[in-house]
Amino acid sequence: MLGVCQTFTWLLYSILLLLSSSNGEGFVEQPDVEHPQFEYESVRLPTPSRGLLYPRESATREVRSLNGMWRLVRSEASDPFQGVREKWYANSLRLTGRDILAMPVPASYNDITTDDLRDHVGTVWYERTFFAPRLWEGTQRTWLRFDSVHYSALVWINGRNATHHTIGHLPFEADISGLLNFGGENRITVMCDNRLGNRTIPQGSVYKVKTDNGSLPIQSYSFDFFNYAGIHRSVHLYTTPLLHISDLQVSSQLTSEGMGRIEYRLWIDGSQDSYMGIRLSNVLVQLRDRDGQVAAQQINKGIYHGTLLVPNPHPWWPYLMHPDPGYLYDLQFELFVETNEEEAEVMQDSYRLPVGIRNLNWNNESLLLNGVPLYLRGFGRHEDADIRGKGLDYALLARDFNLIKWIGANAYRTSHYPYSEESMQFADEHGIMIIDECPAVNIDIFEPELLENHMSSLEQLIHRDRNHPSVIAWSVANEPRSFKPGALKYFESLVNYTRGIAHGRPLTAAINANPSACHLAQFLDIVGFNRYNSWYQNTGRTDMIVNLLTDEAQKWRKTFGKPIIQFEYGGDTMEGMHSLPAFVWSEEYQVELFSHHFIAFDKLRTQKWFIGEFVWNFADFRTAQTITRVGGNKKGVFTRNRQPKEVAFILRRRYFALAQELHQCQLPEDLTLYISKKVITHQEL
Ligand code: BDP
Repeated sequence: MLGVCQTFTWLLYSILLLLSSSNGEGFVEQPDVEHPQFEYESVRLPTPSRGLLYPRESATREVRSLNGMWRLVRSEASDPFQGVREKWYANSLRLTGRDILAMPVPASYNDITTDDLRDHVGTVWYERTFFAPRLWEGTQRTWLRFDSVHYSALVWINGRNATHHTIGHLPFEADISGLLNFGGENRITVMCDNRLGNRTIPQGSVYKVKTDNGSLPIQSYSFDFFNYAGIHRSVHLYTTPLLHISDLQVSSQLTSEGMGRIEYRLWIDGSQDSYMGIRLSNVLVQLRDRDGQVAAQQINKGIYHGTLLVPNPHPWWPYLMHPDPGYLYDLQFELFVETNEEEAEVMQDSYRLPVGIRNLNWNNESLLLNGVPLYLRGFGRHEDADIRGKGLDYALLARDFNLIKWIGANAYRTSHYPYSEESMQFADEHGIMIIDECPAVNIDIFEPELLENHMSSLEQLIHRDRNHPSVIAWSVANEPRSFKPGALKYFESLVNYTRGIAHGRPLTAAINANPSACHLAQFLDIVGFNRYNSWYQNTGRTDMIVNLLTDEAQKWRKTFGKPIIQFEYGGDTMEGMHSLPAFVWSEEYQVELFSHHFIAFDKLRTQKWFIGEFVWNFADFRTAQTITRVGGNKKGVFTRNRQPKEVAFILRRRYFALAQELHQCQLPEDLTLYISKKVITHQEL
């Protein structure tokens, strides 16, 4: 009997393991070998993700938050699947007899407790209960949506398998109508695994060390930020009618006749049953301006796609490029059906999407928005904060955007993974341009399963963010080991695939290889490079920036003939550490290092193909424990709690000066303080 039980448990375990690693990566350690010979033709393309519209209330939809305090139980690091074998999902986690922790959602779990949960490797289990109203039964479909769980998740509702997902920072959802107890209490259980292997995006490796308390798994990774884990973003329940709009895709254009043009596609989801006695009649598409006035509309019998023409459109403009940046319209879709009984039309579903109208084009020299060449001034950033780790925090989000606007930046890169959907909406509204990066940071061992997962991360990212006017490029990787021979075929395949789904955006990457050795740049539309002049090389020598940097940018240009951006430069700076003359790690050194970069950027700007400068980093952030990081990476212009270092004031003057020179923006009154009647300029020194 025991034998049968064991076989059954292991069967279940294997199925879950298989399910949980459906994208190829998973919980098992992978051997550290490269497969240079693999057949790219045989690489499986990812199954396109479906649905995932951001949950919004409407006349036909309800949204309920499952954020709040959940319960958390941790598995032994040495036995991550104990919970699956013992079916912890079948009952309340209280019955496991293990310690139960109160765990906020959304948040990383790492910095919440006072013990070693911070460095836990393996699985943790989350649980909470909720009510499902009786009214939803049979008349609605109930969806469960996670905006991000890092790194992989298995989800049960009332002890039954609901869904699973791998790759952090990306949403996933499931129709859970069939699993719910309507009119009563329901239990949701999530197993979250934070382990990274050679085939996960990003890569890492788990190995065992002998400690004073026995052998333990350790997670190592080469990327330079803490591998925070947990339910990082919101969890929602939302309802849709049985037959409903499941997905939308829009693209916009300003025509040469001065009209706005919006093309849309619509997907409708419904089971056989939900079509019973119902025929789709038409879709009413209405575009409303900021004042709620209808700017264009259409009753579309074709339903699945259409075009709206908008007279006298308000284009979407970036911050400081126009007095009214971030203009968004409200695009409303109402799906009408005919019922046999009444022969009358009934509104079946309605969904609203904020949209911007703008043109995005590029060529071998420039990236143009609404016909104007862009010069991007901004940051690489992180989603990172004290205590919450990578957990979504509205206060932090609002503060960050206030700082971005205060400093006069117009863009940032979502280094090194997709940021929250709420931040993308904020960027749309404030006119901040986004280089949208997938989670492939520092990838190294190039092989087929990694490529499949990499493609999938881009597919999921593009699917999620394609309707945001703020997104001006997709970044396919940060600092991959693109000088390795295996990188050539790998990136050719990756970029070919991504180009097919890029939805009107150019492709870029942040590269740290040398131009002569890089196998990736040739496939991109915009070449971005990261270089730490006077920091990792020629430390202390701020007199060795201008020539090296201008030479390198020119080399990238000469080799690939594409627009060039510097995506990262900077130096670690301890807030409050001062030194005259400047010394590494002091605030003075950061100011001096930036100023020398500005000289190089201004030389390069005279050549049209140099299109952007991005500081590393917006704010200080937490990293793994290493001897080169004092409490984390300190290259922030702002501290981790979002206060300015000295360099912030200098950068602000530069960013506003650029905005005024290029787009005649108004300068803020407090940009400079009164010092004397005569202003001494750099040239006079
Ligand atoms: C770059 C990486 C970034 C690091 C930065 C640094 O892209 O993630 O944080 O270096 O060392 O190479 O500060």
